[in-house]
Amino acid sequence: VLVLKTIKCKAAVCWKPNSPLIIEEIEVAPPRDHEVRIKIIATGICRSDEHVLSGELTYVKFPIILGHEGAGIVESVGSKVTGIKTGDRVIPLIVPQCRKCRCCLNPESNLCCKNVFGNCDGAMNSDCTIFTCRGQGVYNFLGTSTFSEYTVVEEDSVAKIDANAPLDKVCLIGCGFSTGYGSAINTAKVRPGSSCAVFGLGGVGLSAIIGCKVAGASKIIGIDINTDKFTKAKECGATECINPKDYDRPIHEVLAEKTDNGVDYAFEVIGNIKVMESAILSSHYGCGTAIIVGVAPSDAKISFDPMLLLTGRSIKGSSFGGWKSKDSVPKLVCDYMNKTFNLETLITHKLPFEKINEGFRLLCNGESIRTVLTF
Ligand code: CND
Ligand code: ZN
Ligand code: ZN
Repeated sequence: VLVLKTIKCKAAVCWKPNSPLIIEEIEVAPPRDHEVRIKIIATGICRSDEHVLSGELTYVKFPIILGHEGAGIVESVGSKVTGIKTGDRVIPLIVPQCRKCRCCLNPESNLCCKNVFGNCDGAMNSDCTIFTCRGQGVYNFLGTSTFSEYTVVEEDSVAKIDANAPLDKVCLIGCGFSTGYGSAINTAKVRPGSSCAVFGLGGVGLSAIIGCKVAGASKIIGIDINTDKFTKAKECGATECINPKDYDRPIHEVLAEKTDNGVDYAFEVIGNIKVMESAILSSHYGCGTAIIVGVAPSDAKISFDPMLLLTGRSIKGSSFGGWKSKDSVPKLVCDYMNKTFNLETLITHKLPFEKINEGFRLLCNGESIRTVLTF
């Protein structure tokens, strides 16, 4: 019997909110029966990591290793793992797919009852047995923790992908790209000829625009308070971009004028409850849908007139773009390899892993869309 050993490697440890990540030497436990240990090759930085850093998500425990948009190579597998072996190229999954639970068996759902995502009672990162730093257990994030040279994930939370896939690109399929693209394709099910508004033109919002375009929307309006984001948004398929700061009236009124009284689909891709309300108000009477993609702070509540629902508007939420993760991620990688969409547009910066704090700075000051860190 092969005995797997603990690995010592470097990771970016988040000891507490609102302080820089520290590159530390950590210990990574061997994979248990149904776990897989992965050497991470590349990882993107997503706004959800920053939401934790800024202390907005109060259910997250510290110290923690963040990162959830990675790709890597399997180093070793637990004794009961089937279908994944050492040397496989993989993407860790923020939404597991066990294929047995009530959600997995429901064709309309992409969540899994083994969820880590959105489980707000602490289970989101209840496991601090994988990583140890300075003699202390360090929590895992979204079951992935890709800001580490090595990480351990459940076999239900990892997808084997094409052996030729460039990991420093397809890492975006681990979160940002799939989340935005799928919110249009799967959650909204955008119809050809329809009108869309996308609030927030970061990596996830631009991916929603790509999805709207692929689905055949005829009008795609990008909305952001940072005008610098408009060029890329148009490259991705926005037919027009507007800045709410340029208007002295509510943005839903501006959109109503531009879209015959409201859009078919309004995506909130920021995590701001006021903008979520705007998205609902921007949806057309009788048929419009608001799709919530952004992650709001823990205690935030949205409020709106229920008459908006009564009069035929819908609100939907979208986690990981509605993709059944283990089934879909390998296909999304193939679609990328076959040039159905491009990920290069979204990658504005590449940095060595050690410069992770610089990557967060670029995200926070609005300079980057996606920074990809490589080890
Ligand atoms: P990023 O920060 O890159 O983009 C957000 C954009 O919104 C920026 O361009 C901002 O300028 C813009 N913005 C901020 N405030 C406003 C405002 N009031 N009005 C208009 N525009 C504004 O973030 P990202 O694209 O990486 O992520 C976007 C959200 O998606 C974020 O909340 C993240 O946590 C969430 C998310 C959700 C999921 C999921 O599965 N649902 C997965 N990953 C990330
Ligand atoms: Zn994310
Ligand atoms: Zn399941």
